[in-house]
Amino acid sequence: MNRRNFFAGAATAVAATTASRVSMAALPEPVMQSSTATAPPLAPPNGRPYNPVVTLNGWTLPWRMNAGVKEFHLVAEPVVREMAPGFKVNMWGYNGQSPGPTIEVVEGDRVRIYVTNKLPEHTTVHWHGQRLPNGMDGVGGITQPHIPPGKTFVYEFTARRPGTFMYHPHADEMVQMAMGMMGFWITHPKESHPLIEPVQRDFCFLLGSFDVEPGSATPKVNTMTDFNIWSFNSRVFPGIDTLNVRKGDRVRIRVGNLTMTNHPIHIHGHEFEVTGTDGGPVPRTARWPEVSVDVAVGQMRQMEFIADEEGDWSLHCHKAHHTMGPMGHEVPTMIGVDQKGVVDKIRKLVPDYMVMGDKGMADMGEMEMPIPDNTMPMMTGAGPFGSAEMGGMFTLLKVRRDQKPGDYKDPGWFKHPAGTVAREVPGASVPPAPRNAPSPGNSSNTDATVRKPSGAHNH
Ligand SMILES: [Cu+2]
Repeated sequence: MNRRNFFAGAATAVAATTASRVSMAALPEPVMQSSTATAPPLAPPNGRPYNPVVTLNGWTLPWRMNAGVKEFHLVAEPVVREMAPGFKVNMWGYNGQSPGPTIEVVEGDRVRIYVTNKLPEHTTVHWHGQRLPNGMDGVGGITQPHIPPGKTFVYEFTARRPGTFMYHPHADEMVQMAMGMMGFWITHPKESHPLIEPVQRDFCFLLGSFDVEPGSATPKVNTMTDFNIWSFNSRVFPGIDTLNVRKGDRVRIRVGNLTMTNHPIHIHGHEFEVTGTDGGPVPRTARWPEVSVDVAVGQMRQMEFIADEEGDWSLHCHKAHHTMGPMGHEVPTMIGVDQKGVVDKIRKLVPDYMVMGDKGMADMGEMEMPIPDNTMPMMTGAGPFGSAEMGGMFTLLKVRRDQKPGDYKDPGWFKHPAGTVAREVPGASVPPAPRNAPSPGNSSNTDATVRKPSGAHNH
């Protein structure tokens, strides 16, 4: 602690003790979350009724009703988020987790949100997409003073527009979002709405990106584009819960993107329509069938479909490197390269050197490679037929005939009806392609091309 921080801390402590008796008593007790499991939908205990959402590996923030106003208490603070079993990352978040809890209200609700800053630097909260008084927009320096460490600010406005929104800091934004500060906000319609269908399952999650060096636990906050961890709600496959639905359910999936790149979100086995954006419900004449939708930076897309095909259907970002864990980007492509001759020479320099990638990278999913402590495996997650060779932004939509209404429990692996699984054709073996494919049109005496390890490059 340097001198400046010490005095700032001392001043905060004094302010907190003098203010506590008057104002802290008036604040709703902040509700904290220690679990990374998907919390059951929070049925509204008061106020107008609505059909609550399910936040993937997340939760909804309870509120206090005070003279007709819904009062929430967000605490911005350092948290440790387990991104996958055994892989913990030091993040910044809200109320014990990253992302922060989902806030659910009803169109027309008067909402008051207390924000306590327990971070070591100032912050604000911007309510992305909302109609509100300009001074409640949460842009530090522009619409309000920043919230200093140790202080509590209050935001208050009426949730005017039904829809799906996000919240995030508008203060030291690149650092605070790279550390995981973000959350969802759902404003449910107050009555039946011509463009908002009732659904049986309503899921939401935020796309995230982090740059955590293998073996370390704190994201590098100055990374602009070259992130190495891609997450749904700050979890990575196989640590992401599955979306479990009953056959015939109308399903809504709300996906928000506060990363620094776009993510084409793809669902197998079904076509969906985009029924809403953070701008509101999409007119019916502007909906069309899709199996992937690009969710650009700072966007939310709401996908809807009838889950009428039983099975375990993949749901993932279609950028293939976003469904992998951290890997060295400078690894040269080795497909077709016979490394046998050089391995002994390399092992004199690097005793643990392994030949990999000469037949593709699928080996990576099968082998349990030694990795540094607290490092996410690169491609992992076993299925009933072997390794899924996936990581990052990947999960499953599990559609079951016998899933009970309202039951979000994982039903286990799909039991495929006899004769419906791709299978080997007996007696049709062919030899695999040689490692060194002959180059067409050249003499057999081709010079070897030497690929030198490249330096860091940007994406
Ligand atoms: Cu992606």
